[in-house]
Amino acid sequence: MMHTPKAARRLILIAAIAAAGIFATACSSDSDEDAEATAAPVEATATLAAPAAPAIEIADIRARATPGLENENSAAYAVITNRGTEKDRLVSGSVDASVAGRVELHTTVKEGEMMRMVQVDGWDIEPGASLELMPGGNHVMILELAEQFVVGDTFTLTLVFEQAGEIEVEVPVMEIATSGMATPGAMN
Ligand SMILES: [Cu+2]
Repeated sequence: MMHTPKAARRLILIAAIAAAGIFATACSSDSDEDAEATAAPVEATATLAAPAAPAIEIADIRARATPGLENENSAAYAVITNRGTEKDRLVSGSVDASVAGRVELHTTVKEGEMMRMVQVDGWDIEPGASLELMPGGNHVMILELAEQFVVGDTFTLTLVFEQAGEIEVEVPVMEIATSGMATPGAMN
């Protein structure tokens, strides 16, 4: 009969918690046990193979830090390039409930002197073309944050494409200036 010595078992537990900590998002309020349980799938789904033809490349992804209150909004930006041979389309996004309430695709329109954000149902990305999501333009809006977005945090964002399917990306939170128009803090 084999028994793991108590000290060894404690070491194994510490190692498991450390491993979980690496993958747990900084925004998550999960317990260590929950974080450990969700850590593996995050890694596993990141390697899910997309259909052969389309190849979506996501570069320069980042999200804006928020001043501190709960239920605030943030936005994510990126350069998304279609390396495939067929047209693709970004149709939606999502985050875990521990990060934020919902995710919308927004564009920015000018109405007279005012800039206003409008929800859209997606953007086509032609083969070889890039979709640039940036402050003051098209962006992925992250609404009803569960916690403040602090510089240095990361969270998992799932982007859904018509052809490539779901792609999970780790998004770093950064200090990003707003477009400086309309209501400060509300524009993205
Ligand atoms: Cu927006």
